[in-house]
Amino acid sequence: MGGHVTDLQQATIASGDDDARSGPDVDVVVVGAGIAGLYLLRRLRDLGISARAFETADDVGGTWYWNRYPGARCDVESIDYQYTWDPDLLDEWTWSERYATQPEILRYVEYVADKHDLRRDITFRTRIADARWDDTSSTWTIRTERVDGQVDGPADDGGGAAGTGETIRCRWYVMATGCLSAPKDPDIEGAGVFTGEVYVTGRWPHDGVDFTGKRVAVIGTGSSAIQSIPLIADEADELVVLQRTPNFSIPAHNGPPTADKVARFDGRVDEYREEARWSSAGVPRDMPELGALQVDDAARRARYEQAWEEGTIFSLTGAYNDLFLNPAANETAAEFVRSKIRSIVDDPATAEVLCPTTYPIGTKRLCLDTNYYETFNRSHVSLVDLRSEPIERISETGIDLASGRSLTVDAIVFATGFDAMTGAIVRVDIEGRDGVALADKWADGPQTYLGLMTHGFPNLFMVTGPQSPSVLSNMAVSIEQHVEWITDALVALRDERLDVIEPTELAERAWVRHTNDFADITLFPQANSWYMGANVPGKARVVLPYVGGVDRYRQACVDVVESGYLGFRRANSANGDRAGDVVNDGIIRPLAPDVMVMLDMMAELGLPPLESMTPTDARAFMEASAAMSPPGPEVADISDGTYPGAAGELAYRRYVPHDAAASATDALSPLILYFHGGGWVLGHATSDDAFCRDLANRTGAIVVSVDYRHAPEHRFPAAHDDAWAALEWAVSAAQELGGDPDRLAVAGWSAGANLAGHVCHRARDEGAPHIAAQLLVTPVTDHRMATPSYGENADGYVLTSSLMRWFMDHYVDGARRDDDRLSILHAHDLSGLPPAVVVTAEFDPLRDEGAAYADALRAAGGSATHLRAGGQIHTSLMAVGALATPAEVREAAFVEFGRLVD
Ligand code: NA7
Repeated sequence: MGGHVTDLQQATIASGDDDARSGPDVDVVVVGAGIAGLYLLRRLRDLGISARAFETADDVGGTWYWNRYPGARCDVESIDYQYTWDPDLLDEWTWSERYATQPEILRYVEYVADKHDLRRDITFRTRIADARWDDTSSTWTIRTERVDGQVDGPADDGGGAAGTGETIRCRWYVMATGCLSAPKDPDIEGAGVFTGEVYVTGRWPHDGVDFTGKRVAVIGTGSSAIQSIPLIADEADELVVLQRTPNFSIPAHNGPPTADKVARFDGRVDEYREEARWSSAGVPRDMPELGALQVDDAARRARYEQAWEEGTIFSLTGAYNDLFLNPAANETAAEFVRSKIRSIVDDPATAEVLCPTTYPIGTKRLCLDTNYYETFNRSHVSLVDLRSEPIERISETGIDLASGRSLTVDAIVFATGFDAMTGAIVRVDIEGRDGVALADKWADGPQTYLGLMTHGFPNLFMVTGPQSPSVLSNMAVSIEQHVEWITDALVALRDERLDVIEPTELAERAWVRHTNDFADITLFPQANSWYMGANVPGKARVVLPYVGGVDRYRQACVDVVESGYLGFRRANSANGDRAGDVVNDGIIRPLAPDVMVMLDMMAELGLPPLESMTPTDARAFMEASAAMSPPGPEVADISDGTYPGAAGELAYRRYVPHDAAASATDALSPLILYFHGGGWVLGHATSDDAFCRDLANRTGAIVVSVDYRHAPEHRFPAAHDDAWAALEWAVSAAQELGGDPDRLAVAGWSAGANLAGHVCHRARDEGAPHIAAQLLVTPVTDHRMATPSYGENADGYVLTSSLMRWFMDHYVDGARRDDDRLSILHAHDLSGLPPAVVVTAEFDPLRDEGAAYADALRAAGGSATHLRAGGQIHTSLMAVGALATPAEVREAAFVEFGRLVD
């Protein structure tokens, strides 16, 4: 294979590099000959890029080579779980069942390898001993080891003794090693001393196992166990299942594909496959529009029954749109499955042990079974609950339990799972730039850009790596997407006469954060699952797959390329000094994920822009939206009243924080006068209700939110005059309100923050009252509406620049906009103002004027803490209880403000 000069090498040779002239032995080394490795080989060959693959096993198949345990099947339907890159396969191959068995899938993979003559590029019975990046020649040096012994033994690395291998130099190195390929060490004392038969589901003997007449113990109740237990029970004399954590499983209803599925697929294969590529899990399906709690019990039950009958891993947890977000919604689905378990399993005590209660349904991969729960009704099958009766040790004859019971068995089956997603990658000794080991870099969790590459390890790619959708998707779809992205990237390098690619630190840091933030808005982190790395002792607990969906992820990958490989450094290896490097640093998904999801949902609704409405309609629309928002935290008391505005009575609402009631009744609390947002046109004293509740609770202050007159009925300076009237009233009525007039502060959001800022100016000018502090959340400070943030965030982030103009036009004439009262940034004097906490949001037209105001206050000798809400939009901080990611900056603002007020 090595030796022939490919187009890619030609590009580097033309650039005159000595190392390149001696050349790598091969363009690409691929590790793994499973579904991913095979497609990669085929595609590289088509592109004229030389490649060699190495595979520990003695044949192709990957997961389907190793997992030969009884009952092993794919949990994604065969219609979906197959290659699409060779369209003829559809005519050449007919699946015999809806969910194909392992032998059938393996035959399919072998068929493809034969048809495309792929084995000639694969060296079998060989594993990678180590891989080192050489920054001078920009090549990877790979050392391999021959696996001389059995490759079907239960050892964690594929088994077998190591023999001498070879050393290969390549330009690119691709780990197509699979997500569930490194079996977890059997972390049970005495695991080696048992003298009976020992089997590991992920390393099953090729000749099969006959359990007839035997006493068998199965340790584990994950998908592998759930698939194999009913079949082992068919043969064994006695079967004992040792369960640490029960799993949720639903019946596969295997057989021919459903009529629905066939109708959707037949005659429109290309559209179907395109739908799959742009679906959330890599399988086309109708997305739910409702939340589980938006329907009544009977409707919900009927929907779950239907999902139970459908028998796919997506149908139940995809029945409603909030099952991964809202614990109460999730509980309805979990309880439905528990009720099924109770109805299937005869013995109520056994049923209870089989019912999962410690994590939300779906946060561990849902299992598909055939007669799993029914198996526990068989008289020779028993269940041990390891939570109440843990394993003490494995002995020569069986398993000793801490209760004193000993289970004497002839065979033990370890169905104990895998060191998922990172295990197969970090178990190889991979050394990047400056001798950094990948295992060390990832010690606290994987750090990748798009789950495809990692900084410091140029030209190393991963197929379905951590922080890509991978195991949360139909792997067949995700594998093809990654193989295509990687090979397209190599072609783009070739076209641009480059040969090195590496993500930047910034892009990677942001992707890791995006991935974690996304997981944090879901229920996934609540489970001790292999998705979280929680099944392997000592492994960092961090979400491993990207939870945002195949569609969103694919779009991000497309956008990276269309933005000129955003977040990558690309180079020509001949340029030793890096002067010619093409660095396109940046962040691909800077918006916080929950904000992104919310904006996507709003876009789907196709709502008319507020500025296209009349103020009356816009107000009604805002009211209707507010009615759907979460209510905000409990406070000790809420009361409503009126105060004398500048031109008549206006409403206010008073919030008493939850700990004020607990403190001494005669003690006065700090008092915060709050001005709502809404561009002087929308909103009212209670429209920022959730925010005010949170503000009260977190500062311990009484919060009084006041109405003021609105435009266009009352134009400038009506709102400003009312704001001042509210301040004068608040001072005089402070004690009555339970507030300490000497600890009076003002706060506001948006146009309300403009009013809060204004009253601080006037109080200073008039010498009273004393204002202890001001909290300005995304304030309007500058009448010109011309900062860069106006341009950058003109559209798409709720507060658009045209909406801001609409507000301004309704409230104030052009000629009066530079008035000190409105344009507080340009006021004649910014000294002597109360200490300020200013919060700005990254994706907000008002960002720069808020930042400029904080700077100006400091320049005038004042104190201003400026908190930047990264990834947030103008309305984010108000969404208390609805958006998770702004909570951190909101809390920080409240803590600082509370400190200033108290
Ligand atoms: P899983 O889903 O990780 O299941 C492993 C099971 O083994 C699970 O029930 C574990 O309990 C149990 N386990 C692991 N270690 C122990 C020890 N030390 N003692 C007792 N029980 C233990 O792996 P699978 O192979 O079944 O499935 C993996 C994926 O393959 C599956 O999701 C499909 O996508 C295909 P725990 O939950 O950790 O308490």
